[in-house]
Amino acid sequence: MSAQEAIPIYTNLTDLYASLGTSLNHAERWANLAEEFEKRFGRKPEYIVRAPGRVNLIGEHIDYALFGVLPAAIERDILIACAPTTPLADATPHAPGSVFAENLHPKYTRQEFAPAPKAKPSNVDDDVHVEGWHLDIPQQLRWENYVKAGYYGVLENYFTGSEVHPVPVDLLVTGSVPAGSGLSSSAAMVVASTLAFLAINGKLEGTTDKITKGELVKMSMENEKRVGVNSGGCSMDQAASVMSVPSSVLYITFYPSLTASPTPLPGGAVLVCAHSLKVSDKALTAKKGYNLRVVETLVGARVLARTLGIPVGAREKITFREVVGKLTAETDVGAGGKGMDVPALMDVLQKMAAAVEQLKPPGSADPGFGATMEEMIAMSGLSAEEFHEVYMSWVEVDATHFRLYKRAKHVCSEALRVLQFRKLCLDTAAAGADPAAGNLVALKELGRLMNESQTSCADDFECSCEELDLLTQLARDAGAYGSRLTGAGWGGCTVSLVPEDEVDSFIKKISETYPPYKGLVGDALSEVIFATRPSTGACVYKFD
Ligand code: NG1
Ligand code: MG
Repeated sequence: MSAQEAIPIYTNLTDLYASLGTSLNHAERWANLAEEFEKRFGRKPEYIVRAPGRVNLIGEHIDYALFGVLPAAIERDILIACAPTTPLADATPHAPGSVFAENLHPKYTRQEFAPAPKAKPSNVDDDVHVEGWHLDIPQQLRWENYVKAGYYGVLENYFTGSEVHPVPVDLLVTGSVPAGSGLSSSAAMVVASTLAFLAINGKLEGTTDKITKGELVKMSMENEKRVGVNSGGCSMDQAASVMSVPSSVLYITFYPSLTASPTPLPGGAVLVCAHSLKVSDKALTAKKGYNLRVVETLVGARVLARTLGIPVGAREKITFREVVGKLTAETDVGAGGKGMDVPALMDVLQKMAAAVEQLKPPGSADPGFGATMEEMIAMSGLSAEEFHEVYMSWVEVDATHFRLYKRAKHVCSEALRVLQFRKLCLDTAAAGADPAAGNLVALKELGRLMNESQTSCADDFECSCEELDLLTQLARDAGAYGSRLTGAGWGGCTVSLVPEDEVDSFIKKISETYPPYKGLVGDALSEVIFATRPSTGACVYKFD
């Protein structure tokens, strides 16, 4: 898989649907969206763009430590139908780049907005040339913000200092990725929006500035930051949405460079995503949750580096992955470098457990309890002032104790589990012979790694919650090979690896045993628990 590949553009529905798999009725959704578009805007769409949500199979809270992760695109996705806006009845043109955005979901109301031209330099006096465009994105959770976020990057990248103005556009959005559940509906929205504006403005098919998958990932990641609630800082979500291939999980590395390698999942199992129905709003819980973990993880890496005698610059926010690299005098770590190979990385990670023990706070009876701010600063070797500047000035946290040891234990063991999971998948695919029996052994092992990951998330990273613990246990009881929380945790979704011929009975059992699902049937139930196969990444359909 190359980040240099172009975004697939289909012009034939048979090929499009074949690429999407068969377990959802894609044809009906796409046809319905096109029809609705025509009803609302009085003309056929020119494009429909698609970006899927993603589920992380294993590798939680290690992307910002720069270790590889294993997500997969899911079949549920965001679709955006779009076309250039037709001028008003009296032929008055719309303001350049105007957007008329509707959503099939009635709770998201119609929105109209346009970018404002940035002041042109004083020496330019014609009214054609503008320096660039400004788009206001208010810091509130509003559905159209995700549309604007995608647009923002397109304006910045393609219409700054350009004499060509952005095209006014009608668009209609529909989504089947449950929002706020850890399945990255946000990344899917932003990838789809970015693609829609690229398509409408002729940036997907040109020969000179045609965008690659890698560039779309980067742009979408930058764009998602505009929405203001993103804190991951890595592109796992966007890479999975753009670069996934069917039946595979995507091994994504961030260090030394971003790579995405499809890894075939052994046949015979499907993924079941189940929402705990405990809502975890990252924007609200970040200070005691996500952001705090980012700080604990980064400081843990610095302290570990010090105990191992690895020099770290005062202002350097070294990550665990870099510490591991420095331990082995890793080479080829410049831009685009390949770094150490996987067996070497597995070998160092196996040896890390002993080193991590050194992060236990000195003299504390309970090693898990953590260090106070003063103790942590002392362990970091920085002055209080330096420490605050490097680790606390860019993020708000709320804690009296910082559990560096537990967090490091999770990060290093989880990074190893990802590599073990991937190796099992690759070895099973390579063995070939007797696939059924071989797959069963492998699936059980994969499930075991997922269960271990859940335990580590719950006990060491402390990002699970009662609901997630219960739901993953019920999933194992109902026959899953393995089950774990997915995404940031503290609520949101679980992912379970389930024998494919037992999916219906599995879902039925969970619906009967997980108390929050009581009384849910039909669409209400399939909204919260559904099976999916690893799906394909973002694509575009172009109408004749
Ligand atoms: P979710 O909760 O799925 O958005 C978040 C981060 C990921 C990763 C996971 C934990 C964002 C946008 N995403 O995922 O990058 O750190 O938590 O593994 O913050
Ligand atoms: Mg998100």
